[in-house]
Amino acid sequence: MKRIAFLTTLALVLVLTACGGSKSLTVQNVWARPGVGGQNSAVYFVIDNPGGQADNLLDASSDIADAVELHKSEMGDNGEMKMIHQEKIPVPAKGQVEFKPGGFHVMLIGLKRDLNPGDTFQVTLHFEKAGDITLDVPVKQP
Ligand SMILES: [Cu+2]
Repeated sequence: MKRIAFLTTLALVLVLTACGGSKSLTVQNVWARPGVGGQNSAVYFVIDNPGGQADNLLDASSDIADAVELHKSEMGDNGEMKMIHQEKIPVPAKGQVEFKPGGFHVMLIGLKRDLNPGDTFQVTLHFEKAGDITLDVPVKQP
């Protein structure tokens, strides 16, 4: 009898977890490059999507900079690095997307103040299905 009660509880937990769909995305390993007021910086992190539903990162916002854009760094034909504005960044079901130097990043254009190591500020990510996720971003040396 005890075993059946346990299985029932387990099934209930699984159902509750499955219903928490909008919170299934997590964002970890968040950090930003140091920067000087008026210049640019970038934010990096890892999006983890353990759920069965694919999502898209549509935009990001922050009051730390004049403009915030989703970018991808790519090697150009002549070996130079170039940054390409991304309309959206797919987050596959049961997958991860890594934002890192040389790849995807959230570009902060026109910093409103200096970003020194140890500072923190907030960035909000806007997902198509999961909605808004606000991050506390620590500034670190790469
Ligand atoms: Cu960029």
